[in-house]
Amino acid sequence: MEKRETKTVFATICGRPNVGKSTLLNALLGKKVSIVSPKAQTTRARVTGVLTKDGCQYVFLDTPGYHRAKSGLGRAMVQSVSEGIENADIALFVVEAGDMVLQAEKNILKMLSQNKMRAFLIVNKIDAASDEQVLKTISLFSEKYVFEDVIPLSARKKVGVDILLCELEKRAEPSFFYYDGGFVSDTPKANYICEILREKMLYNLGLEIPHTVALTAESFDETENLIRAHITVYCARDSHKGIIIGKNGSMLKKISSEARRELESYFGKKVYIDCFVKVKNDWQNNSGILAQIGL
Ligand SMILES: Nc1nc2c(ncn2[C@@H]2O[C@H](COP(=O)(O)OP(=O)(O)OP(=O)(O)O)[C@@H](O)[C@H]2O)c(=O)[nH]1
Ligand SMILES: [Mg+2]
Repeated sequence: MEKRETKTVFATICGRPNVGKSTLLNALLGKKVSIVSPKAQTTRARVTGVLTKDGCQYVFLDTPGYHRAKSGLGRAMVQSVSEGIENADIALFVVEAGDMVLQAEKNILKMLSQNKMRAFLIVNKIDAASDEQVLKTISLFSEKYVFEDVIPLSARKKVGVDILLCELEKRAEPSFFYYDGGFVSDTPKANYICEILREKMLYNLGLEIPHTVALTAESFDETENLIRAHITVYCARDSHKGIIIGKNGSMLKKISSEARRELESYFGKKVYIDCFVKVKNDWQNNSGILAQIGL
């Protein structure tokens, strides 16, 4: 049988916070590798997701939402956006239908033009917008950059996602595969557990607290039927610690059991999570903790 040539394309997903970058990555892969929430700055460190299909390997990089950085954490997040863009073949610049070109968008466009990046404009959330809004957004952004393609889609409803894959495949270059065929994400299992726990915190706790926590795995053991992880939750203040733990431990129990349910179905085995909450002032500027969370 004739051996078919393989090809690959590296695409970095970038945009302001909350436009649906991580939802798009998960939709492209058909698997949840990056956490999603209605709160801004959900993604903190880059997540690589790989899809291998019909002789083509797509390597996607989900990046944190571009924002004005105020701490070591924020600066590391923004830095990881620019590194992600520099290392890609194509940038997928995600905006929301109805968006205008504001400061965050201008800064990303600047990064694109500085690197002379080939880029697609992805107009997400078309399920929640009118055709006029979609067209207006396309026309506003198309004035600012020469995009190779413009793709309106709904990451949540998985509408238009296959068109994006098809357009990316056309840009893939002949190459060996960088990852094994079944490889989906480079996030270590222990970090994935921390991320799913953080996602449940984003849903269960108010606006401020989830942004001031960092989770690290102190231990991780896996057997054929069981995963056991010991997680430290760093938070900024004593008062936050009380809220995270909740009355008689009720909040931490709720967060852990929501995470456990999802993780058991993801890993296909029992998961035990042991969480310990610690106050650590100013962890956002602690390079050791930032390194542990992938920044
Ligand atoms: N209506 C609608 N909502 C969407 C769509 N895609 C994503 N969302 C929602 O938008 C919110 C943000 O989604 P995320 O994927 O976390 O956004 P993000 O761009 O990765 O955010 P950061 O990581 O904070 O930069 C979530 O509530 C998603 O469910 C879509 O196609 N339509
Ligand atoms: Mg995200």
